[in-house]
Amino acid sequence: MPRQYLIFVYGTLKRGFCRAHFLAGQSFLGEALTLPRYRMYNCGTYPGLQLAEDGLEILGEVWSVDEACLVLLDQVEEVDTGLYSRAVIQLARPLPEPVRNTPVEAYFYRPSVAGFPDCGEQWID
Ligand code: PCA
Repeated sequence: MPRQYLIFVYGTLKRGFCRAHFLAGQSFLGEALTLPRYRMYNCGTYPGLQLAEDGLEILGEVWSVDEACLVLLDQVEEVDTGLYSRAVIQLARPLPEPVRNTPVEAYFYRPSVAGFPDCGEQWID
């Protein structure tokens, strides 16, 4: 089986949102909460997640994706321009076997969020 990667999505990539189609054909593993180490900001039409001392448990979805999908997601989220970087995220509860020990990554927003509203725990726009 080709290598799979675990991604936590919290915004426009979630089911029912405008970029969900980029995950078509991949495997939805379930909803998940992060540890309370992050804040999510409304950056306009999409959210941005950042590390925070006074963080919240952010609600999102864990997906298992193949390498081609991961490359596509990096393009969509503009990793190359520095808009987001993909890095490990800490979830509140362990995932089921057999993926329990596989690191989960998310897209972290890199520019300043000064002036952007806090979205709370969940992106619903
Ligand atoms: N898309 C990615 C990062 C923020 C966004 O809107 C996601 O849904 O996780």
